[in-house]
Amino acid sequence: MRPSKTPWSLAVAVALSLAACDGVGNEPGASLDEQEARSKVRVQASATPSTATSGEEVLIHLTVTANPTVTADVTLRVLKPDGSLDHTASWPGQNLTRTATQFDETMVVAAGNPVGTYSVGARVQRTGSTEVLFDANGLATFAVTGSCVPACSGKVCGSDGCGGSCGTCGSGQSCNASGQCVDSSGLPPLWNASPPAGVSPAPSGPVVGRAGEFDTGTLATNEVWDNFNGAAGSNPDGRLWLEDTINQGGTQVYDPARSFLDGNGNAVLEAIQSGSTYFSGRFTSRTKFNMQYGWCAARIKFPKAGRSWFPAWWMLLVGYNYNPYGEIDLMEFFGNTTQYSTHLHFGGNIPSLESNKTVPASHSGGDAGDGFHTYWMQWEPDRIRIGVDDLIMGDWGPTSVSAGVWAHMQQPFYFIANFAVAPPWLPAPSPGDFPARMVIDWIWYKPL
Ligand SMILES: [Ca+2]
Repeated sequence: MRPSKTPWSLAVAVALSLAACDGVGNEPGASLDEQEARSKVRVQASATPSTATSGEEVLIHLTVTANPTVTADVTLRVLKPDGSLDHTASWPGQNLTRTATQFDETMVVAAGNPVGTYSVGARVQRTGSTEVLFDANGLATFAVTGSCVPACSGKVCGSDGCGGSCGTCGSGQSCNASGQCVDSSGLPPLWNASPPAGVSPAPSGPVVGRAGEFDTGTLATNEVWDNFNGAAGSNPDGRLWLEDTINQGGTQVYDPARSFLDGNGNAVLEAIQSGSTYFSGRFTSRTKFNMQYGWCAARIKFPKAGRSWFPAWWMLLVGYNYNPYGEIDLMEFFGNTTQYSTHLHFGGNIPSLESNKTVPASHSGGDAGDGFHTYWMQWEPDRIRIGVDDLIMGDWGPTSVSAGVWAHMQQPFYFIANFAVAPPWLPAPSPGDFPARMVIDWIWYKPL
């Protein structure tokens, strides 16, 4: 949660340029001044090509003018033939003038999308205000024709890109991100397992940490899990989880009301905006239970899109005020759920170990925000393997770092699940990005 560098340059397909003419068109019977007095903001759109099939790219182009000049958040939306939302993009805090400002967004028609006519809409809202200056659909259209063509060339297993499968693997094998069956021995034995059903026993074991320190608690020597099967609206099991409002990354305010069970077997961390304040949720096992070595896993659907989202599933050592610093980020997303990011931080000037990987197409179509995935760690005294489903993010040990440094990872740690919002190194969120949810199906710790 404290990346040593910005790991992801904003690879947003946005082109901002100034056109040579103002974009205000003529309306019969009305003077230019009258038109401008009526319509402070104008938006024109185009979609290229005019027809596409699934898997193809469509370039959406917006031209926005404003008179008088205004600072506004521009949001693009693409609607499916039935009117449901298919795609969005937003550009907050834009300085809009009579000179046309151009916005480009490239979208890929998803596999399985229905055929028919798609509509491009836009919304322009004064930044920091609820005043909507423009909001309309049908600014441009394009047609999706034909049905999805399964893509199994060179693959023997995994997704065909159209909701089907290219095949399944035999016993002892798993399907990798390239659609090949591989020996599962490189993966920990529990990588595709689920925790026990039913309610976990309370954590038991010795107390670790200095008496009176804020993170002193039980070192669980028993198996601990949570399927989050409680009543809707209640906080997660207080025997295991602390509604923790410490802010480590982001500019949100953590509120226990934004950390709750949905009644369908999930814990939800929800980000909302109220006035100029962002509220979100976070819970941890701090003071409830700590762990050292074993199987750690959580099945999570991270919040999609939102260029300002900084959600994470991670761990901190007990006693970081007085012990050598240790932090294990099983998974973090930096405003983009198409890239997995995993870190081990050792503190001070010690270089971190990190792994950044593009979310493979076999993982919910290449966007981790589109599905649940199991984020896991097999933690042994001299080896840490971290992965997502069948993808190994890192396999590290004492030789991965300078002599003596690995000891930072040989201490009791505790879990943190949080949905941080709007760190200063990411673009500010748009009001339309809220609410957004990080959804956790289960969390599981099984000691060695
Ligand atoms: Ca569950």
